[in-house]
Amino acid sequence: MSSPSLLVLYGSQMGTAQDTAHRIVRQAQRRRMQVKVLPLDSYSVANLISETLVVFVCSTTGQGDPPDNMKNFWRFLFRKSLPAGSLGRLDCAVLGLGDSSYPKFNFVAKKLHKRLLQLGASVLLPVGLADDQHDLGSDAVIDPWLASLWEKVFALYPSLAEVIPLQEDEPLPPTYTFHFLDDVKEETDDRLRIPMDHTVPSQSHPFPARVVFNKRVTELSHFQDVRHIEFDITGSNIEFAAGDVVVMRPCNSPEDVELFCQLLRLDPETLFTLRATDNTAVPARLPQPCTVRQLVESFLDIAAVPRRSFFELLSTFATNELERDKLAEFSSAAGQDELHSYCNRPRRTALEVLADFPHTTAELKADYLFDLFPEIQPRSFSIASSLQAYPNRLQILVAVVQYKTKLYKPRRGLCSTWLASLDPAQGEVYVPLWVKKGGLKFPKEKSTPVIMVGPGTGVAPFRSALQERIAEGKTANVLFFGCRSEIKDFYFKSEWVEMTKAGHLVLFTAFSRDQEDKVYVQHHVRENAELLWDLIAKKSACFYIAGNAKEMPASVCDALKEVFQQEGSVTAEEAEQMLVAMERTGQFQSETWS
Ligand code: 2AM
Repeated sequence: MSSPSLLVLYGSQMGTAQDTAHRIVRQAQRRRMQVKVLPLDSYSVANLISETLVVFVCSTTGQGDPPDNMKNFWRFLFRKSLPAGSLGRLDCAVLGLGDSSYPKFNFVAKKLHKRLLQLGASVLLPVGLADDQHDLGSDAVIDPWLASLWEKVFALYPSLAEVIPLQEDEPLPPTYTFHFLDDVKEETDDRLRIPMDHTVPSQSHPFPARVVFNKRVTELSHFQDVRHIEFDITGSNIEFAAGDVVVMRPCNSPEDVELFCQLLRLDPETLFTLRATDNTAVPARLPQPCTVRQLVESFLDIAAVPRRSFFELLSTFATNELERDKLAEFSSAAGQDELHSYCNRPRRTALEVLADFPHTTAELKADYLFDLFPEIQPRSFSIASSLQAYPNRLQILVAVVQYKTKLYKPRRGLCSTWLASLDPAQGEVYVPLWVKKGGLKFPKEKSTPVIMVGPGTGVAPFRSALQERIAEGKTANVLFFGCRSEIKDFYFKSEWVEMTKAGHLVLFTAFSRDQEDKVYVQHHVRENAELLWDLIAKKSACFYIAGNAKEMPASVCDALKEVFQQEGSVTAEEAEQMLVAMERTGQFQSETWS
C-alpha cells in the first residue's frame, strides 16, 4: 500500500492537546509523511468518510465536557442519523489528555473511541489516557502510546518503515517565516480596537473593557492577595447570567519581555510581517506588521513550564558542547526523570530555561519562535457580579497565584499576576475579553431555594447569583462561605450582612484558622442537616459547590451524603444514588478549578 496522508485532529482547551498534536505532526514529518493538523471544529467533519488515517488528540475539561474548539464536531458525531458503518474506511487512534484528580478522567477520549468503533472505524490501538497527575507528567503515557502508534502505522504501510527519517538534530522547516522591516511604526495596540459592528464579543473579536477598579480585598498581613476587579462593558453587547464566565488572555510582564529580547538579541521595536511556509493560516490576532514587543508580550507563552518538544527543538540550535549535551539528554526518553526534576517539579519557566542556555538561545532563529512557544491561552474566571446590580459592569474575584519551589524566585500565576498589576490610577487600562456560558445554572422558578457552598474565591459565582436572584425577588438563599480568618480574608462581609438583615440570605461561615481546630464549610453542612434536608427533599432546592478542586468538593459531597443518611434514613449506597440522581437532573451542580 502506498504511503498514507495523515490527519491529526485535536480538541484543546489549554493548548496541551494542541501541542501534543503538533508533536505527532513533527514525528510524522521526520518520516517524510504528508500531514495536516487542525482543531476539530475547523475540519469539515463530513469529510471523515473519505479519510484513511486520522489521529485524534482530545483533552477533557473539568466537568467532563469537550474543549470549546471541538463542540460542533462533538454534536455532529453523536447524531443518531449517522449510519453504523459510515467510517468503515478509516484507520484511526485516539489519545486523551486528562487529569485524574477530576472525576470524569479522560471522558471525552473514551467516549470518542467508543463512538468511532460504533461507526465502523478500525481503531489501531487502545485509547491513550495521559494523566497530568502522573509523577512524570503526561509524557509517561504519551511516549509509549506514540511508539505503539507508529508500530501499527508501519505495519499497515510497510513502505513508511523503510523511509530514512530526518535526523533528530536536523530542525524541521519552521511553520512561519519572519520578514523584518526597516521602518518603524508608531505603536498602536491593535488589540484595543473597539469593534464597530454589533456582534457579540468572542475569542476572535474580544471587547476591550476598561478597568474601573482593582482592589485588594484581603488584609495586607494575609498570605494571599485576592483582587476584586471591575470592568466597564458599556457598548459591548455583552450579556451574562449568574454562573457565566469571562475569558481573557494575559500578557507577559515588561521585565520578561525585555529579558527575552536581550537573550535572543532581538530589538523589541523592530517591525516584522509573518508568512506561513505551508498552508497554515497566519494567526489572525497578530497585527501585520507587528513589533517584536507585541509578539512577545501578548502572544508567546514564555512563562509556562516548557514541554519536552521545546527541548527537542532547542537542542537543534546548540553549538556549545555542554549545552548541546544537556539539551540532548532532556530531549531523550532516558532523560525524562532528569527533565522532570529540572523543569516540572520546580515549575521552571521557558524564559528561565533560555537564560540557563544562553549560547543556544543566542543562536535561535526568529522563524522558529512559533514552533518553540505555544500561544498564550485564554483564562476563564467566574463572573462575580450581576448586570441587575451593576449595569454595564462585570466584576471578578481573583486570587493572585504565588508559591515557592526550590527556585530562588517565587512562582507566580501569569494571568492573576498580570491582572493584579493593572492599575487604573496610572492611566486608562483596557483588557480584551469575552463571555462564555458557564457550568452553573440557577433555577428560573421563584420558589426553588438554592444552597451554595463556596469557600474562598469559590464564592464568586454565588455573589453573582445572589445579586441576580435578589433583584428578581428570589429570596430563598443559603450560602456556606469559608476562609481562614474573619478579619483577614472575609471578603464581601458587609454585603452578606446586609442581605442577611434584609431576610434574603441565610449565611454560614467557617473561619478555618480563628480557633485551635480547623472548621470547614463541610462541618457546617453536617451541623445543619435538618435545614438542608428540608430544603432539598421537601422544597427541591438546588445545591451548588464552587471552588478549589483539591479536597473540598469531595468532602462537601461526603457531608451531604451523611445528611441524606441521617435525615432521610437511607443507606450509604442510597445516599450516593440520590446525589447521582441530583447531578443528572441538575439539582446538584459544581464548578471547581485547580
Ligand atoms: P485552610 O487554609 O485553613 O486549610 C478558603 O481557602 C478556605 O477553604 C480556607 O479557610 C481553607 O482553610 C479552606 N479549606 C482548605 N482545605 C479545605 C477542604 N479540604 N475542605 C474545605 N475547606 C478547605
